[in-house]
Amino acid sequence: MQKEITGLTTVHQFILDKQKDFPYATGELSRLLRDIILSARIINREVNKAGLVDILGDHGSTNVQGEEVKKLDMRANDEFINTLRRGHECAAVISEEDEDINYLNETGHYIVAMDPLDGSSNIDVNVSIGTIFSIYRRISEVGTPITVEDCLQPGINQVAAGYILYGSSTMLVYTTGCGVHAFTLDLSIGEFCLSNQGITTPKNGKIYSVNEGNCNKFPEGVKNYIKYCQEENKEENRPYSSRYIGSFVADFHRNLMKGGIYIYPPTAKDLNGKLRLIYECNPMAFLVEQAGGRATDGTRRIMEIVPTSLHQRVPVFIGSENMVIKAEEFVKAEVEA
Ligand code: P6P
Repeated sequence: MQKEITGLTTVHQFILDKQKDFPYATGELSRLLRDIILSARIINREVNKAGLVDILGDHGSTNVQGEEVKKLDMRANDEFINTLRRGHECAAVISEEDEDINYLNETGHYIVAMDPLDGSSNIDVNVSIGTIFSIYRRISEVGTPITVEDCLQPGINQVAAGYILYGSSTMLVYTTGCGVHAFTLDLSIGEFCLSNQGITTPKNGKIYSVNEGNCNKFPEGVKNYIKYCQEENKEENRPYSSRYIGSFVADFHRNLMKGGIYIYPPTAKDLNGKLRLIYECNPMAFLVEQAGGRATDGTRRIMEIVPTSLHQRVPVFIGSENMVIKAEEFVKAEVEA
């Protein structure tokens, strides 16, 4: 149950208070979160002035996904990696913007996987965008070289995950496995301040988020679920509303707070959908499960999928538990047909 907030609590005060709950915590994770939050504040400043100082428009290069890279994407990527390198807590960074692992500090205890600026196609038109991050403890011994096994861990091994939403306000939402908490950036003091403690997502919702322009390429089960969402059924609050921003962080956050389902299904063109397992689906799956929601690829729990490559794509059905279960029933019916 969401707790009432009295008085101003900064994210740093909150993290230190929560650290007391972990008797063996030595502060490393708190310092790692501090580094991510510092970068987010810097990126927020860049995002907010993007239209003013010629950092809009294509960077001219393309990332490993073959997508045009916007200048802000690269700046965000560099900002996070440089700050994490200086912070010494992070051993390596997996980023959407880099094909290979960024090796930082062999003495670091943690691996960070991130999409530095998700939804980049929205940057130039002032639509909300976001940073997604996921944190693992390394498996290999501290002080030794980072291994690929350190970087290909299943989502159930995450020790923390979160996102920063650069929207009408800038919000940090994160979990360390003890609930989901949200902080709003108060520019007058330059601090992220606690705005929602112990977020729970509704078991049912009235919003479905999917790019219906691709509908003809969807599997039959997904097409049938979309038709189900559009049918008239007053007892079940249908038809649902279709809301799709084209920015995963923004669509996810709205559904987390109001209830809803986001789907990026397999298509004829992309059999594994579009979103990346390690730095998009796993962190959001950790968050949604901590808030009482559900995240699968239509059949398997997202966080139990063992990655086979850094930029692996998976189909994703994520959000209100009962909505995801219903969508899975349609997917299953097609398989059994
Ligand atoms: P499409 C942005 O590029 C992104 O990774 C997500 O943020 C967003 O939900 C999705 O892709 C949009 O993809 O194919 O619907 O434009």
